[in-house]
Amino acid sequence: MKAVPRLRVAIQKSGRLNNDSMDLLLRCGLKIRPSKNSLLSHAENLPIDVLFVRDDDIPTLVIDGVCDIGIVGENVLLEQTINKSKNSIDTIKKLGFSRCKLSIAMPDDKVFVNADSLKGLRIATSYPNLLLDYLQRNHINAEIMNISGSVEIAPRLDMADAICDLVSTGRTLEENNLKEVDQVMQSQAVLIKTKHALTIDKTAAFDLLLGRIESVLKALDSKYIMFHAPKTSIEAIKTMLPGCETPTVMPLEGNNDKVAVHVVSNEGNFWITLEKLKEAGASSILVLPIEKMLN
Ligand code: PRT
Ligand code: ZN
Repeated sequence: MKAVPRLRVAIQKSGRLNNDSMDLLLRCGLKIRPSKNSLLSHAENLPIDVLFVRDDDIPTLVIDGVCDIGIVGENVLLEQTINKSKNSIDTIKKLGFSRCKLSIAMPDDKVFVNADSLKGLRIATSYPNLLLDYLQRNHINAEIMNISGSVEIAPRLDMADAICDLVSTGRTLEENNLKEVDQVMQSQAVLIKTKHALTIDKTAAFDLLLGRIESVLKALDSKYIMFHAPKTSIEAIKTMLPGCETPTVMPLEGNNDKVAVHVVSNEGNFWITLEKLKEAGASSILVLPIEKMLN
């Protein structure tokens, strides 16, 4: 295959992964204008092209080196690579969006004690390889019925006794009188990279993009917190901010008892942190999003 000079990224054309994948690339500073009719967009400001495709095609495009990197759900990636050599693709980074579970579900009125309860049943799924792996891990003999969509209606139509499908809120299961009984895997979007060697130019573009992705993800996980606090509480407050760098402490004009504190927090659970800060005497607490973070 003829090498292309620009780094080529595969993302989903439309669907649950598309918005967040585009958003990530735009936050990384790529100037791309996706056009409705074109599969390929050129970034105006970086040597990077974006190919818009069905998510199921992304692993193969990256494995074959048609695209250098891609963004895809771990569920699709693993379904397609579980039987391939571990060397077929590099998973570079979990991206934190499109989180879901691949789960086994059964009609509400059926009894499930443990995986043994699935013995001899017929299970409908679009993930036959992952389901087979789950059944083998649990030493269960069951029939796998491979269907490509609307898996959740299979038990109602008496086509199957159980299903193995993606679940996020659980609403689809509920609407179909199904209950989640076991989890096959958890999934989120990941950045994947081809095993084909990249040219020096492409490697530079990849390193640049990866650095930016890391800084965007870090910023999304962090908040800038500003508050006033009694001088006497500062030491106690520092212990409440374990995920933070040393806070900036500044005097407050005309107030000798209190100081202003600014800190970057990446603790994740901001509400609990804020409640603890308030208990320790902090006031005028402001929490601001951080757009970019470079260390
Ligand atoms: O057209 P293309 O092939 O590109 O898209 P697609 O229709 O195959 O996939 P799409 O856009 O539906 O999903 C893309 C990816 O999003 C999946 O591969 C997962 O990695 C991720 N994702 C996250 C989900 C869900 N959450 C999800 N809830 N994919 C599908 N679902 C479906 C699920 O199959 C079920 O029908 O949503 C329903 C359950 O949702 P809840 O909220 O009712 O539990
Ligand atoms: Zn798909």
